[in-house]
Amino acid sequence: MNGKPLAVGIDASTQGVKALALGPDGVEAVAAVNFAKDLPSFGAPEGFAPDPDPAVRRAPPAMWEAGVRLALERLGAEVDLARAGCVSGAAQQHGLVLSDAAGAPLSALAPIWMDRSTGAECAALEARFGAALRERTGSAAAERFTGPQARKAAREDPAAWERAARAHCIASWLNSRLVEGGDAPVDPGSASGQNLMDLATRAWDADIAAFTAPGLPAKLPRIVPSDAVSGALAPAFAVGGLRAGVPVVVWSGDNPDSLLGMGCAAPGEAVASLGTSDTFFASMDAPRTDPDGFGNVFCTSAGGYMSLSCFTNGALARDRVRREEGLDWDGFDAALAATAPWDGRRLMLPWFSPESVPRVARAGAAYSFDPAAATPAQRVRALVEGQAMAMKTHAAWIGARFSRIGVTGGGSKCAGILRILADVFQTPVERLEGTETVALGAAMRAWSHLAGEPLAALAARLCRPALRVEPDPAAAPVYAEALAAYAAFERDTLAARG
Ligand code: XUL
Repeated sequence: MNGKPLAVGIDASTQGVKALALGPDGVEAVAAVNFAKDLPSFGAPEGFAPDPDPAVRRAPPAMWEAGVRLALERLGAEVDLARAGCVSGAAQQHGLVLSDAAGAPLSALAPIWMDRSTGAECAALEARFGAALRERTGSAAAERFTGPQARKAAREDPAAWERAARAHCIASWLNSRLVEGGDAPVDPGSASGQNLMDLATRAWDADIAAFTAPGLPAKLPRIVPSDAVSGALAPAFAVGGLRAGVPVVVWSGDNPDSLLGMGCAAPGEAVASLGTSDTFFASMDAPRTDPDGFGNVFCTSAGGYMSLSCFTNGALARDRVRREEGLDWDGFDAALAATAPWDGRRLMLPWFSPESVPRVARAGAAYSFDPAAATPAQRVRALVEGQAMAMKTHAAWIGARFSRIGVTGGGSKCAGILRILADVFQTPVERLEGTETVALGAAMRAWSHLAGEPLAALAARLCRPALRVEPDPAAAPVYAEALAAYAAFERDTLAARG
């Protein structure tokens, strides 16, 4: 038997769960569970239960728990989990799970980050605190955040609210299930996604919490640093060979742990995650906040701060333009290769559906040219450049000259997208070897606790780029002019939409 120690990292995401085993020589095994395929009986194949109200997105907490257990069982079939000396995890951020003092959930469904049903609560928080909410907690009132969700829960069912001993985000709830006693703390990475924590002090903001919902301050879990032990593994999770009692390092959020698992947690490093939506997140040395209120600021799980901006139209827009132009993905990439930087000085705002950054309620793509008269290649380039320029424009408040950008998600497979990002940002862009960056980030924190290896040293040896694209200096003046034109076009279009 291989007697080398192992650390286990869990990624409890929207559509499934991954578990990863990290040994002294690197990643030894990864196991995955998909809710649609593996746990259909919960009736939430896409990660949320059907609801007549499209703004409501709720999922069964029992499904997340079953997913974690099954992922650990599957991991145990790949590797001897009796070797594991520490466990940690990351969950989809935000949401709200009300539980009793031992962590048992009080209802069968809990709102997740996709929920958009707390507009009235957000308006009340903004009316009461104004810009101070953003300046203190890092984010303007956000519908998916735990605070507004708690305010809604207290209003809709005051008796159930009264009964709740804990108001958890999803990470601290799952963490609670995993440990003996069922009452885990929360890390600053997760606590900063709630509109409730003071970023500067990393403590709950008593004023904001008290206004948000009656009795909320007493229902919030304790905040501990992201390297703290949250408890001992409960016997119910001693599955797949894992030993009950091993330390569980506090859970964090998927985005903070992804920054870690991408090896981009040092200030000046950024990640562009080109998934369904595109997210751009960057490590920061101090808690600056977005004066426009579009971006969020979270604590990282490595002890620093990070920005996060979500571009809702990301892959949806790329897929739509690709289909409309009759291209496959190779054709999409070839279109970018066949055209030059800011070819024809075309600008496009791909707001096919409502956008978060910048905030656009009235959807509709905008063009500085006639799209019907443009070639497929010209339209594809205008789209990808528009997306890259939106990222750069709305990253200005972060105040850093980026040293490198790690790129992940489906879009990172497209060489032309990487080239445009490198040239627009004038920053080297790297695609990583591994894909399970969230589970890896959680496993890195567990390993660091187990073996005492600092996170930065771990990142240097584990997070190697598979591809690096250097910026072309010849493109710098072209994109400097394009960015100025983009900013004016975006401003004028927003003003015209009112
Ligand atoms: C970030 C956000 C999502 C979730 C789900 O603010 O809402 O990225 O963390 O992954």
